Amino acid sequence: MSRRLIIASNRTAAPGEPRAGGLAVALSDALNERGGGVWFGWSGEVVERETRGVRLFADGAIDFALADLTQAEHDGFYLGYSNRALWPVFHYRTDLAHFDEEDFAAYETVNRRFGRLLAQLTRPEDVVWIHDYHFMLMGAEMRASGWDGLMGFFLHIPFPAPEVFTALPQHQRLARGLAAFDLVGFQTDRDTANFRRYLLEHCGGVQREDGTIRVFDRVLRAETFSIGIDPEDFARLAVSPEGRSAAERLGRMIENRALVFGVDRMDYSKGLPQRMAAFGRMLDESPGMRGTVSFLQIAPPSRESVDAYQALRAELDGLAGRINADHGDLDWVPIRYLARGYPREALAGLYRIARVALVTPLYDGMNLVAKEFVAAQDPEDPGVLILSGFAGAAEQMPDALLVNPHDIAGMADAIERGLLMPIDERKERWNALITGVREKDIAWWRVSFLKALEERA
Ligand code: GDG
Repeated sequence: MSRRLIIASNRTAAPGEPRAGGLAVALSDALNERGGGVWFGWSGEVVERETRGVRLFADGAIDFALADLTQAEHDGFYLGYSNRALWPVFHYRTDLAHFDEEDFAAYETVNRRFGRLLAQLTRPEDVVWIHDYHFMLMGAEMRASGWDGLMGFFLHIPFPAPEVFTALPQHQRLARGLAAFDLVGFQTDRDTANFRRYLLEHCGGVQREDGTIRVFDRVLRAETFSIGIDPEDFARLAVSPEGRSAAERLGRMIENRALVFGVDRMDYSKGLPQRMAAFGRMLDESPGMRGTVSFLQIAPPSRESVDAYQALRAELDGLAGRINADHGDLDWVPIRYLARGYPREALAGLYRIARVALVTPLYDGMNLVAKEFVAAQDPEDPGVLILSGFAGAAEQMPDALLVNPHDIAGMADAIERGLLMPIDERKERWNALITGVREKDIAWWRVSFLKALEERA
């Protein structure tokens, strides 16, 4: 009989949630495979006055436990500390970070309130798995409530070098929070090494022979578990009627031109302006390419009430307009930039007809788009993945065309090289990439994390 699994993440896959991405599917599977469990998170509701309890309801074998946020909590915990301090610092953008003590107080309050609520729902033999940067203090709050069971944490975004992490005035509080877990998982060896070095150099941590670290009177394991996707599912979506129909609609617009494709949440970590500039530069430098290629960037807006995101939107609007005005012609629009989301099936169909995918974040925990693009390709005519060396995925995907997203000239060359790459080389690279994507898929990620966590028991 396996232990009951309790998952906590800021957003859940509760019925009615707008996006059912790979992560939601993976965590639902983890719960279903165990014959059920609890999924705790924010309801998505913002209320005027504090509500103390959780809303409990079952969906199949999963018991959802959802808590609301007050307006002040939403502003301070979610928009404030999570997305104006942790997100920028963890993506090496200390220039965009707001270090506001009141925001941190709200972050603590929500982690405490949610930690206590979750502690009330757990039984001693349960295993708890908490996700991502919103909830770094929740484990410590659960321990403070007297809960002593198995507990793991997975960070979906990068863990920065200690020299950058320590810019956060509350870095030590956060690290103490993480030390409450038995296992802390990271996307890449780069992140794991940063975290371990921070504990050893800044917190008096001591590495033990078995690789665990003794720190803050606890013994902690910190290891890498790179997140994956379900590649078979994505390949199926790519040839589904919805996938084919999206591809046909776009195909009619771009006629027989080669497609360069990108899809990213509109976030400053994704390197969107640099990517557009590189496409423009390629057109500047290679007149022969003009009129033969179209770049489609899908960029659904996110976190629109955070200033840095509004500035990005304005920058992208200007850049796309300028490049199109400079290079476009009566019958050719070089860049199609769409600030809205599309169904997963449509994305999969578009990945499949793209000759080149531009996945060039300035910094990224993993980047699932890179893996989805590879999974959606036609093995007989695969497209080329251009991937930032600063995406976590680069650690596992050396057969992509790896680029430095700050090097506009280098990216422009890579786009041209991708567009001209002979079929044999495209196949060879794709075969190596898809093997890796299949080997470390989403099931591998959750099974290996939970196995490592339960080894302690
Ligand atoms: C965080 C970390 C890490 C995008 N546009 C649409 C849409 N998407 C889907 C993609 C993909 C997902 O959203 C984005 O995942 P990423 O991994 O690229 O990036 P983040 O959202 O920043 O995710 C990241 C991830 O967590 C998992 O651990 O890899 O590093 O930052 O699945 O396809 N989906 C739909 N319509 C869109 O318009 N349906």
